[in-house]
Amino acid sequence: MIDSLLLTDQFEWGCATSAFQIEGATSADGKLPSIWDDFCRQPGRIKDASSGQTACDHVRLYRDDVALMSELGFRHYRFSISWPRVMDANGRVNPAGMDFYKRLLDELARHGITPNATLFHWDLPAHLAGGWLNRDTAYRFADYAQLVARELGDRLPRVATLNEPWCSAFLGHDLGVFAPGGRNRAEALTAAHHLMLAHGLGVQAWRAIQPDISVGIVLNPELCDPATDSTADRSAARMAEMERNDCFLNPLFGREWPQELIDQMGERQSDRLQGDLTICAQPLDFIGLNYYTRSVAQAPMTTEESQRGYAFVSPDGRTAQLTDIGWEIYPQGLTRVVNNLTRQWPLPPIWITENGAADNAGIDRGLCDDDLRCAYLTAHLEQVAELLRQGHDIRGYYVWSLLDNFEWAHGYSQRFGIVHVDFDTQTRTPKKSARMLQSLIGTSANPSH
Ligand code: IFM
Repeated sequence: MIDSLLLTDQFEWGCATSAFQIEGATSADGKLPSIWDDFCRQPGRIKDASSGQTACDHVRLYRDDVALMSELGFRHYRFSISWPRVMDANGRVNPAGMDFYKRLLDELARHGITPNATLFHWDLPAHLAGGWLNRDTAYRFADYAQLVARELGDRLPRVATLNEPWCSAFLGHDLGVFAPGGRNRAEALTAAHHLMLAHGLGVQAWRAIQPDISVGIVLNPELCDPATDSTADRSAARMAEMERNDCFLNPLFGREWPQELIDQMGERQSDRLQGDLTICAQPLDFIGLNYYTRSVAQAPMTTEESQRGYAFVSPDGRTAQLTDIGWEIYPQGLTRVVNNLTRQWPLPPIWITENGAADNAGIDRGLCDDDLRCAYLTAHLEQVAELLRQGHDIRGYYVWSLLDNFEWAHGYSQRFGIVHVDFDTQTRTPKKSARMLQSLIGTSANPSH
């Protein structure tokens, strides 16, 4: 039973995807390679040795996908624009690539679905020398933001600059599991800095062309509990939250980067220039929060953990319920993390821009009974209702994801979609969770039912 607070006209129900994970057509129509195209080609990087080459073939099938969203009752769609598809190596528009998004926006408009675009969801153009380790990339991002603002801006009511910059910076440059696969903590901090600079420059560039359109950023803040009440475990948990939250939220609100983190990581001082903080701290119209799970930290034991200042305790399937990817199901963490953040930073209106579960249930006699996902979504929606009851300004909820898709280093081995995709035939089959959301959204469109 979903709380009536979620069933008002004002509350946005949406579904989310990202370009590299669904589009395919990675070299069609002048699209340039991204760092993820390169990364997928490196042996051992992707669990099933797959790539984004075809993914959900969305560039070809986008009309069907939009029709499906519409059938399921979604009136809001969050997607990302592929930078290397729409911009050539000289910084000019690639008309054939840009045309795809124009056609997508036409199709969404035809179905009365409001677009919610993200400019950067990890598929950085591979030709940008040094990637996020090079300060210049932040300025190239501003050029790209301006190009999108010119070409599509009047049709995009809401735009986020970056999706989950922690992942680009730390999974990509410290833990080495995301493109470009670096393993250097000081470089991860440099990348984080340049990403936040890109955000600020991107907001300025966007507003210079489209001053009236809502601009924000999407983060995946961490809720990290200490494994025990010991001082060592508590300070490990704090260190993890500092890396994942303070490192990104501080600059957004004009606060200095956590010195403890800079000291620990030994970032190059030359990367942080006077005035950068002012650029990063552009006023935000909204913030998107992605929530999946919590983590539990303990004091570091190995040398590598000591360099990080914390170690994560793997969730134990005997004491906690896990999704198929091994993440703990911890719905109350959503309420806790929003409360933690609002206590520490003056957040603007919030959208839950991603929430969902890996549930690899397959098709049986034409049906996909993803009961784990149904229970997961229901429990998390109850927490969204709780946040509304507590008075938080939560404006909408986007399920991750519309389609099963390319789950980064896991390839196609983890399914997050509410719609099953048969990757051999590209057949889409709405799962039980899709029908569950369809009926909820239907109720919200007709509250008297
Ligand atoms: O698939 C990803 C998405 O690209 C970003 N947020 C988390 C999802 C699940 O891992």
